[in-house]
Amino acid sequence: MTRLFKSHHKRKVTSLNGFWRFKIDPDRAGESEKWYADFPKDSRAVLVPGCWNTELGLYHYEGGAWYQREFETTKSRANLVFHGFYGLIRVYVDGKEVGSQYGGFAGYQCLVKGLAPGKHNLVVFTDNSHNDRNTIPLARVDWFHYGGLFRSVELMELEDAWIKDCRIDYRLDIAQATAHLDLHVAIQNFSVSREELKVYLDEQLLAARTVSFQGNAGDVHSITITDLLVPNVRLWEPANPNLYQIRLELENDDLTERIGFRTITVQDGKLLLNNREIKLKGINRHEDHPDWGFAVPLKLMKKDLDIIKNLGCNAIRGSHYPNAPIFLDLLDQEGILFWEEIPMWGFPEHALKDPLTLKRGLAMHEQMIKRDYHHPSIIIWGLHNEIDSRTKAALDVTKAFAAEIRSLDPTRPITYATMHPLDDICLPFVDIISINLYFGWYSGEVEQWESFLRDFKAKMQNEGLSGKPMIISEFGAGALYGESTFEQQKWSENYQEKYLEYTLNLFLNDPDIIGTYIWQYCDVRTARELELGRPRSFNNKGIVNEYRKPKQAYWTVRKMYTGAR
Ligand code: BDP
Repeated sequence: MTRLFKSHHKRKVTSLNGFWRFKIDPDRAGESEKWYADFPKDSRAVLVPGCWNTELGLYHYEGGAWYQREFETTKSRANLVFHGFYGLIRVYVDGKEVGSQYGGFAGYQCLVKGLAPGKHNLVVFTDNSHNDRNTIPLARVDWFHYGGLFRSVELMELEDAWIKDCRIDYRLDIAQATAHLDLHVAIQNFSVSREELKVYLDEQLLAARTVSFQGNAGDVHSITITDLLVPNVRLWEPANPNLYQIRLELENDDLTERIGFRTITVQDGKLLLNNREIKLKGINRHEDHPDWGFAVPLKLMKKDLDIIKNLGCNAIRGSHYPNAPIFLDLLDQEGILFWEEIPMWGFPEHALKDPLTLKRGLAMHEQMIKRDYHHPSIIIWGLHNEIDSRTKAALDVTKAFAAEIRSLDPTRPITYATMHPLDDICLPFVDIISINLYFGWYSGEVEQWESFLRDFKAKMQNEGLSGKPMIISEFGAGALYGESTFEQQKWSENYQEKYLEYTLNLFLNDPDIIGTYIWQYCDVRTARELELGRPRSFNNKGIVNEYRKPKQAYWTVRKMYTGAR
């Protein structure tokens, strides 16, 4: 299952989940030995979706690896869709490379042409190795680089004309409860001369257009349909997350998207959802579990959401990468507000200066926004996290990212999480200022938050940033599950509890702070580079442990979030 609704009724979609042959390639022999044509006999069977680091014997493996299976098609064209992988992917069909992409959290669609009806050999190479210059993320992160095909793989068989893409925009009049829809549809056509394109809102026909194709086989045609009126709109909001399905239909192909009608704006230091002020009571969440890595199953996603909602949260930050499409569907249905970002974490100056960093970052933002544009739950795009935002190199990257995101999506506010708030020179480019700091954990005493907030507000005033809302996007303390001390020492559950009680009390009562995201939801495995500073090789700042058992702080935060305005 990849989505919570059916994206295609006519298009033939086959799941390629299940057993694949698999072999790691630490010596990079696969290419020269042509594993893409002749898969090694000593390979093993693994289940897709899955991360190889959760297989026996591969706990630490980072590098290249190969997957193989067969698929069967009756059509000559197919889209192979890889919904999630880490790093690089290269796809081979019947011994020939058919496509590749860098960056897998927002998935990859690989169009294959010229297929004879029948069985085909599918081989995939993927590589989760990293460097300290221009991979996104870099080698040094505070989570684990789980490798593999960690979300579903699908085969979509394509007709002569198929809907390649669709973008739905709307203008919403909240007072009149009406919306006007604008649609941009991309149809790739191989041999038909005309098609009837129909647009449905839920079951109701909204528009029908005859499209005449001219040009060459394989051309992509853009069709724009504007100003489709939707009366009696039921808004999407956390308490009533109303959703609508928009179905596009051709003679032999179709595509369903799901949207919600809502506005999200920033005004005079406030965040407004449907023109009403909203405060974000949030938490940071990694898609991680010891038994699954990134390949978290739907049941666990639902449980995570139940635990998070029970905590009194209305918001989640998807730290630090695009999440599974099905998780975003769940958020849409449950009315939880989401901040999504690319995995650009902790980039120092030299890495920001590398031209490939910028190129990859821009491409990843585009992949993420194209995939996730229609989710009403997404209210904020995050540009990056804790880069060296005191530098000119960061300013150049931030400026380029901000311009790109605003042109791809002018409807959502943008932000990034800074760890250098007082010396940050990139803040003018974003709509919301988001701060990650750990006074009372890595340095100083927790009480320093108060003087920091005074100093930071003065900076905002001096630098003309006062109209921007402020979020505390990370704050937290490590606690080993079960550790309890009389003196409330670091690494104990009661230190964490005291820490979060103090900080939340401060932030929730500060009218200038529009949101708080606790670091973090659950304990997660960390990268090898950080293991020595992290007991158990885990980041232990979760308010539940990695098996989702609550620590003491959970109950205190719950009281504060559920009692808060
Ligand atoms: C910040 C990061 C987050 C870390 C956290 C921590 O954004 O990913 O894991 O601090 O130190 O640096 O626990």
